[in-house]
Amino acid sequence: MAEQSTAEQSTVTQPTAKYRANYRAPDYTITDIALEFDLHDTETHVVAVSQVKRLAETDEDLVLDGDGLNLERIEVNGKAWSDYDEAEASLTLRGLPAEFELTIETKINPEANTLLEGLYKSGGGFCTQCEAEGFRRITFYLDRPDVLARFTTKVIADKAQFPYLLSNGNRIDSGDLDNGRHWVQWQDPFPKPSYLFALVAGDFDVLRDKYTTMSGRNVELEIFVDKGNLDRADYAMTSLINSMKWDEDRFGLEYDLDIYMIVAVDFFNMGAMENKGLNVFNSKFVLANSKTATDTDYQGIEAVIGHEYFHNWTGNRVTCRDWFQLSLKEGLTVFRDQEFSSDLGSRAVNRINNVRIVRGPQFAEDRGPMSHPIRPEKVIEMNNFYTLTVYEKGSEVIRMMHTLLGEDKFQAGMKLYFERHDGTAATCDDFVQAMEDASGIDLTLFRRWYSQSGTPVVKVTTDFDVEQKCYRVTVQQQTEPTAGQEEKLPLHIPLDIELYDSLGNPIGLQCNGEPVKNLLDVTASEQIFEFTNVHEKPVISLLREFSAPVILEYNYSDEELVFLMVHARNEFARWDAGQILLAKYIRNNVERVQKGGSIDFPASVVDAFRGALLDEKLDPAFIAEMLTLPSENEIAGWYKTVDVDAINIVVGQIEKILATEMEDEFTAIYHSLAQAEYNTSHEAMAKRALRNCCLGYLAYTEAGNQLVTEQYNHSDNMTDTMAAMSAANDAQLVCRESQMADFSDKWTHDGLVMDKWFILQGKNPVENSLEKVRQTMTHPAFDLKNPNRTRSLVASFCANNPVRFHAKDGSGYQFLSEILTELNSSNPQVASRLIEPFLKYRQYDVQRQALMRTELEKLAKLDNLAKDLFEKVQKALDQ
Ligand code: B3K
Ligand code: ZN
Repeated sequence: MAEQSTAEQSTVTQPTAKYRANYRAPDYTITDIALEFDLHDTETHVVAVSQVKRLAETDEDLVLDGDGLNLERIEVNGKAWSDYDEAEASLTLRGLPAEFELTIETKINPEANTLLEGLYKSGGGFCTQCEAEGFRRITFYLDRPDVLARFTTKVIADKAQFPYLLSNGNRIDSGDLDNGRHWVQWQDPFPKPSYLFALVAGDFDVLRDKYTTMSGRNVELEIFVDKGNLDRADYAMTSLINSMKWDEDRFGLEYDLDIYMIVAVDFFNMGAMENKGLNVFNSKFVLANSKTATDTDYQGIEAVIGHEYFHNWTGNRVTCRDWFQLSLKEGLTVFRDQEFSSDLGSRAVNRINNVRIVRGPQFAEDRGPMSHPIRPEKVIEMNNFYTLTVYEKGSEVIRMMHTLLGEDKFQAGMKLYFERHDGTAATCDDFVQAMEDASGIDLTLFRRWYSQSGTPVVKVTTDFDVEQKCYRVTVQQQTEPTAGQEEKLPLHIPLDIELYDSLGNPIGLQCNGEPVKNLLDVTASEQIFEFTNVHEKPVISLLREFSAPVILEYNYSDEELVFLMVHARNEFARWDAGQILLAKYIRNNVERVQKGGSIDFPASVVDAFRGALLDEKLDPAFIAEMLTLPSENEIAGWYKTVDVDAINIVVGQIEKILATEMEDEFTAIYHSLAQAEYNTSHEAMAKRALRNCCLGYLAYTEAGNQLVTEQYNHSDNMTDTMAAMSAANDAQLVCRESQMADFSDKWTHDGLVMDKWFILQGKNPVENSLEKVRQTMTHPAFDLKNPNRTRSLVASFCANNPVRFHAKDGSGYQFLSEILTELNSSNPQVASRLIEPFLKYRQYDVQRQALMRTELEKLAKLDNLAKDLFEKVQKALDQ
């Protein structure tokens, strides 16, 4: 077994797991902490003066968390304290009074911190990342979210090098010192857990603005970017102001400090961090102008700026009691950012993109060895649980409550939640309780979504009784066992349906003559819903708006799907009908290809998509979604054993058929949607989305190379440039090489822009693409220490170039294993994201399984295997 072999090989102790069931309130709390940082690249001194209070009734020891710290001094009530023990990850103090002042001085080395957790150097500046458990890499502390303290922070550094010294809350004092150093003191009036602490020091350009809240509070808004990047911060500022206004309008929530700061940094493990009053952002989610960013980048900025801002209430004002409750803040905040983007832009397009993520990678997570409920039960490395399940499925669970309660009752629930829990650390149960109490709707069974992992399969059958005029809908639900959870119970599934008559008019639902809602409460393993007064056999639209995160099985005929693509009242349902139709033909053709047959894609199906393309009443961005095929990864998820090559052939062929059959329409629409000037209005973005979707298809026609070349040469914005390059890459056009060379010449100095180029290199379908990826790693803009660069090149190859990554000779697997071995030492959090493709090894043929397993076993034997990888490798091998 893997577990044994790791234990034999390794001299370090096996990481231990924590269980949700073992939660215990802390023995001590810290009410106030005054921090002083004397910043130096390799030797930073941190003095922490905490006011500590015993909560336990008995005289317990105080056990503080610490990681990689040099302890310099401990004092209790101003006197040196010697009654303590220092272990690898903790500091235990004994014989303490019930209430005291604790002074701890530690020394840390920010420059050597490649983990990008705790205090580290990014570019020329200092910054921090403390969630989930990074504060313990700064000082010994009760580093758990249910200890809430008021923070005061004094930052001292060289004035010329670090003119800006920032921390949470309001700036209360500052001064100059000898030797060219200066200091600034910050005070955050809101008690907070240590994971929300932040410090930044550096030299920046600052974009400033102001916002007056609904109650008249004036807030200074400041966005700090690297020098020279001021012309790329406007969209982030607009998004911030829009977020502040939206949270007031939709949720009645207002900002609570006098200043809101955002700092963009280049070295960052994830997207952004909601530290109180001082968000630290991956520069990818701040910096944008038309020359450097695509429309998708702009949309990402809006969503992430919103997300972090919304955390100020859902996460910061009410935080999590323990990390098992992470979805309390993340699921809810994702729901809020999705609603924000939907209210500001296209609701249908936003919903489609969110659903693609749930149905694709989230469902895949549910099936894999790391499968966990949105509220996990067992954790080895908390950073491994910032997952699609906790975030995206977590948001779907909130959305289901919103669907069940309706907007008004949901808002009443939010109000009650804040009344009860503002300023405290709460649980997921607290949230559901508030929703239940405020609405009077029974959520007893619904709570199971928090504890049960896996994706329910909902099978629907229907029959129509002409004589009785009765339409019967039988719904069965079943969830397959998942890793670590064999037993599955029925869930409360809100199933939104609609019936249409043959003219496409909706039929009002009735049961025994009484009108009933379109929302069916599915609560048992099998239920029958009868609708009366149905005069003709209807067409049913099921799971509208994806009203629950389930796999729907219903035997639709092609005719019904084409009917829904045209007649469904709801845009999402029209798109979904198109997807189901595509899925039918993709499945059939994968089978045909496997048997050596040819592709069958009838003209009637092409016509259905032609109809959507030519429908002038539809939003162009929505049409682009209608015409986008499911990704090869999403398709892979439909199979027990994945045939990457057959899937790739089928998707490629269907693309070519659509391109050839609809070439005239694509060409006409492509030309009609040209815009004289670039702007970032939703309307302009929508037109570009459809125009570039047309280009993507046209790339497969004879005119492709010329059209793509022209677009690349004449483009004045990154969206059109990238669309051209991406089309050239996918269709392997002649113009690809020269465009790639030209782009690299232009942008080598700018890592963020080069990421787009690295992504294309990673996804290059060419046969020797791995060799090319290896060459690309020597490009001057590439740096394995920078998470954005690594993800762009390595993750796009390993996760999004399935045919090349899964090369039969195992070369792709060896490559990933080499990278993981290196990152295991320098940045295990990034390694832990990159390992994902290996976790699915059971879904491939036996040869590929064996090859991937060999690499996993090699990793398991690494001497210094980090907790992050240990947890995943062990689960994958044990499954
Ligand atoms: N809360 C952070 C994520 C922290 C990840 C720690 N590994 C960003 C967010 O979800 O808003
Ligand atoms: Zn979040």
